Amino acid sequence: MRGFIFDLDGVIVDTAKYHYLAWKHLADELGITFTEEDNERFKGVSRKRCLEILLEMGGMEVSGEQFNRWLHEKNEDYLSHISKMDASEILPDVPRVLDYLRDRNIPMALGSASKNARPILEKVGLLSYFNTIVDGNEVVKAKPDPQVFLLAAERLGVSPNQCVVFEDALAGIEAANKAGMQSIGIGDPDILTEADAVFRDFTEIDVDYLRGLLAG
Ligand code: B16
Ligand code: MG
Repeated sequence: MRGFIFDLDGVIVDTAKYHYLAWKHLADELGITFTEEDNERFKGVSRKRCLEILLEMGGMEVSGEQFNRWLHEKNEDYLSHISKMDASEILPDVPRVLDYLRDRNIPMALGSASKNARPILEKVGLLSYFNTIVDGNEVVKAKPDPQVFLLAAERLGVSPNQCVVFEDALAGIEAANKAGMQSIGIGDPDILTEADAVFRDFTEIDVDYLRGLLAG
């Protein structure tokens, strides 16, 4: 494997908790019940699609203008949470794995649905690890469409079948598989059933495993 692609939320940092707070705030304002369980359905899903789902949950239909106002409001709220982020929010052992790959000059990309990926990486001090950032600002077709990962591979100059993707969402695993890449799930093996391999988190990924990936 020659190229490594990382999802952001749920793989590098746990921003899902901040997305939850911001969606919950808006849902409360709209009188829609929204729980942490509901938030699970929003993981890896674009901001626009999340709001569509929220409004479907509340049985609401709104004009495009109002829709965009709420999207903006949710994002402003989310930004107020992520503005306080720092390196302490990087998920366990992520820096160890990134350092291992960087020391070997392995091209690395970020492949995320978020339009806020770049400022988040900057806040936690990981931006410089990535040769390219492909995020929700550039991708038209959301995961499970493979567009985000295919563009990342193209920018890395590595063919898709020589890329590994780390993902926490089922839609992301499907996208990696469709791209013809090796998919590694980070999370629950009972949920990420279509991944080529699943680890609870990066603490379970040891040097032997990384060596094997690079040799494969
Ligand atoms: P934003 P990922 C995704 O990030 C989140 O999992 C998802 O909950 C969120 O709605 C999406 O980013 C868009 O985020 O509102 O910041 O553009 O997992 O693809 O890194
Ligand atoms: Mg994710």
